Amino acid sequence: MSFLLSLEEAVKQGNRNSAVSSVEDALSAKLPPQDILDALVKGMDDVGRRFKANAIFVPEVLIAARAMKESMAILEPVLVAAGIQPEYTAVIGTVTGDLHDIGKNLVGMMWRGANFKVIDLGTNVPPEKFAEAVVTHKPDIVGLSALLTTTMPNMKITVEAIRKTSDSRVKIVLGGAPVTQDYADEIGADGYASDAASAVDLVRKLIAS
Ligand code: B12
Repeated sequence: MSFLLSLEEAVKQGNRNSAVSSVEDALSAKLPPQDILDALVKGMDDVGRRFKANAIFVPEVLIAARAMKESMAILEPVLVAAGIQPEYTAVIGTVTGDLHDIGKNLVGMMWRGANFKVIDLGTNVPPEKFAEAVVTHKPDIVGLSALLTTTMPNMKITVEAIRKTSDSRVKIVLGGAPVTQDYADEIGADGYASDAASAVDLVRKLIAS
C-alpha cells in the first residue's frame, strides 16, 4: 500500500502510531505536503460520513481526531515552510452561561480535519468576546454551541453582537441538542447542523455559496 493510502487508512481506523509513521514515511519519500494533507482530510471525511450514518460513535471520532492531530503536529511545520495554510478560518465557542463542550469540541475537531484553522474560545463565552474574535481573526465561520434551553436565548444576543461588527461576510452557524433549524432561522443565523459531520458539510456549502 502507498504511504498516502496507509495514512488515509490509519486515520479512518484511528491508529495514531500508524498515521504518524505514514506521515514520516511520506515526508522522507519527498511526497508533496499538500498530498499528505489531502490524505489526512480524506480519512477524516470518511470518519465524518460513518459518524453521520451511525456506523461509528463519539469515541471512534475522538480517536480518529487524535490520529489526525498527531499527524498534523509533524506535517504542520512542513506545510508552513511550503507556504500552505488552511484556506478558511472558523471561530467556535459555547455561549455564555453554558459549560457543555463535548459536542463543540467534536465540531472543532471535524473542522480541523477538514483543514480549517479553528480558534476555540471555550465555554461560557460572552457575546462581546465572540464579536471581538470576529474583528481580530476575520473568520469565515463562527460556530455557536448551546446545550441548555436556558442558554439558547444567548445565541440570539451573540448573533446580534456579531452582526454589529463591521464584518458582514462572516457566516454564523449554530448547534447543540436543543437547537433547531427553525431557531437558527428565527434568530438570523446562516445555518444549523445536528452533528459534527453535518457541520463540515454545512460550512463547506456556506463558503461555496
Ligand atoms: C455531559 C453533560 C454535562 C456535563 C458537561 C461536561 C462537558 N465538558 O461538556 C456536566 C456534568 C458539566 C453538565 C452540567 C449541566 N447539565 Co448537562 N448534560 C450532559 C449530557 C449528559 C451530554 C451532553 C453531551 O456532551 N452530549 C454528547 C455530544 C457529542 O452531543 P452534543 O453536545 O449534542 O453535540 C453534537 C450536536 O449537538 C452538534 N453540535 C454541538 N455543538 C455544536 C456547535 C455547532 C456550531 C454545530 C454546527 C453543531 C454542534 O454536534 C455535536 C457532535 O455531533 C446532556 C444529556 C444529553 N443526552 O444531551 C446533559 C444536559 C444537556 N444537561 C442538562 C443540564 C440541566 C445540566 C445542568 C444545568 C445540571 C445542573 N443542574 O447543574 C448543568 C449545567 C452547567 C452549565 N452551566 O452548563 C440538561 C439540559 C436540559 C435542558 N433542557 O436545558 C441535559 C439535556 C440533561 C437532561 N436530560 O436533563 N452536563
